[in-house]
Amino acid sequence: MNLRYMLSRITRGQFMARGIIKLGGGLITDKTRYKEVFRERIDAVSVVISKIVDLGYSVIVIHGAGSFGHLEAKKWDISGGYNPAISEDQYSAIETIRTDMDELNSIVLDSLVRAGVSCDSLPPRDWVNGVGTSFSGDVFAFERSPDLAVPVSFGDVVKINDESRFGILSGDHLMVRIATELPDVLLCAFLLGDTAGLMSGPPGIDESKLIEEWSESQGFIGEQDNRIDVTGGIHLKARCASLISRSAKQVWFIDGREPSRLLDIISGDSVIGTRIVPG
Ligand code: IP8
Repeated sequence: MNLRYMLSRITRGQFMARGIIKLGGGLITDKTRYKEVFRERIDAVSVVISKIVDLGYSVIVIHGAGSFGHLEAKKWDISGGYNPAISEDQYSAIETIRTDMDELNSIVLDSLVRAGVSCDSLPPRDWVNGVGTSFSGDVFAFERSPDLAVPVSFGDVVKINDESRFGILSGDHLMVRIATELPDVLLCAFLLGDTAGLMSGPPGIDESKLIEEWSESQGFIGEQDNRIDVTGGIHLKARCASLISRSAKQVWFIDGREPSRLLDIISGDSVIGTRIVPG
């Protein structure tokens, strides 16, 4: 079935298609400045999400933490788990991170609602235990028909039932579980904040070229900036997208500052971005 034919069947309600969209933390916030949010970028993505909902897709939205989560998490090594030497500071940092993530989540929800998308929030701290792709938690709460509210979730501090007591669940790991366990996932897109997709070298350098199609077997050359990101940055995303590409047809990294590229994917037009394929 080609994409245009599929789209006509989705629009007529004859074919179920799920789309999972991750708004990267680097797209929606300035990762270097505590709680600096890019509202106009979020609003532009929300308008496109509303169009995708109107096309008949069942949409799920996940967002990253950016400077609402990573800075404080890094300072108190929250991803390293419970440390008796600094536990008081860690617990107070967890409170702060969760409050800050709620604030970021409300900004995303408000923006979606203003664009006409009814949505509801499923914060991982309420239903997840553990981190990585093997966390326990019922991802089927995200399985909704297209006429129901769009579920929204995000990277968060979650409980862990062992001596580490708590840890950071990345939105990218949420994406893997949801995209590989729910049926009918056609589109899975990671919206980046500073590049057109996966690049052959560091973003912003002339020699860095867009990789149009990527599979894990090609290896990874891009640089990783671990100064800010506690979960794993672009390497983690690429690995997660590769796992998802085994079950979903359209897995993409695109520039979230140009969200209409999501519609290019859906309509089968040529897309500026990186398509992730299995291998
Ligand atoms: O930005 C990280 O989620 P991510 C969550 O999706 C926190 O990796 C709280 C740092």
